[in-house]
Amino acid sequence: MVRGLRKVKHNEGVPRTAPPPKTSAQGEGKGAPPLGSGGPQTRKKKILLRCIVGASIVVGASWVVFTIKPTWWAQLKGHLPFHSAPCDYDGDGDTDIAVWRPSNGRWYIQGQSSALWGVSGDCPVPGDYDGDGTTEIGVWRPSNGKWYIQGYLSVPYGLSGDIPVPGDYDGDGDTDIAVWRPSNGKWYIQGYLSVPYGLSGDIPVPGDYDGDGDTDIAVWRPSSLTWYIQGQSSVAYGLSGDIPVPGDYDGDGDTDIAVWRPSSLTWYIQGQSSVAYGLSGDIPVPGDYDGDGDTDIAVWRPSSLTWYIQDLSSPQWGASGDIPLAQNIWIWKRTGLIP
Ligand SMILES: [Ca+2]
Ligand SMILES: [Ca+2]
Ligand SMILES: [Ca+2]
Ligand SMILES: [Ca+2]
Repeated sequence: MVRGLRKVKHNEGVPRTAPPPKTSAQGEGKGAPPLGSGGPQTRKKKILLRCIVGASIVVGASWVVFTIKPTWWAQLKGHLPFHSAPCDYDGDGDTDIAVWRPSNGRWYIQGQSSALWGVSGDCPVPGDYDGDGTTEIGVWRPSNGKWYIQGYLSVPYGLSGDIPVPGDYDGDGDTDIAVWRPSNGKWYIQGYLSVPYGLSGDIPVPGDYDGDGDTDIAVWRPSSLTWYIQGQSSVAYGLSGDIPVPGDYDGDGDTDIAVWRPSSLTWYIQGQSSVAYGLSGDIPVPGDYDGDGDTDIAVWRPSSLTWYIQDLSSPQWGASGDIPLAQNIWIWKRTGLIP
């Protein structure tokens, strides 16, 4: 559970105020536990629960319906770490197509009613902040540094020039509130001491590169075209003008280094074949849209308001001026990689 995240009775309406949290990005969270103190038990319990729910369908039936995904078994047996799909608002295991409309502050999630959450100027930061397996809608407001997560009281964390980098840094199964501060290169993860990692001009690229279940602090440095991942060797990958699009494209449980190159309209994924996908002006929106455990190459085309998901459907969703809600989209926007 995120510190300072308190449930509210009413899930609707515009964000409200809250008492100050125990630690803040302004203070340095002294006395906080070290990163990595969260254990894998929570994740395993959740997977077990999901399997039990799936298996309970057989009760009372004269035939067996087996709805447990193979990946869940692999996760239970420890062969794969548990990863829920990013931006999975209904919790069914796949990424949902969604846009946020700055002009009216509404979230439009395919298959659900629209929801008013946030105001123009906010950064949408969807994540599973309470660790229940579904993604909560939420925004971070640069003007006051507050996080507004739907269903919870607001949490002040960060300063106006920060870049929101929510992720599960302690690996306990819930998304942790976090910001990266370009001015001093420090990562502020709520409840933990700040971590200096990166330089001004870097692009934060958090991901689980070692596949151990927690989000790793990482930056891509456009000046040296190098990926720096905490605890791992640096990797030269990408060219000037690339947009870093890390994801688990091969579905083996770890985040793969990857870039989308607008100049050649090609996806380059380390250790895999390059894939030409997208047109000029497209916005990359990788995610696990079919819920099979690997990240799918995808782009949103503002000119036709169409989502193109490789080997899957091409639905129209969104309106002009909308922001497609892919993971990390706000990192790209705040660092000027996309308009
Ligand atoms: Ca966490
Ligand atoms: Ca990790
Ligand atoms: Ca991988
Ligand atoms: Ca997939």
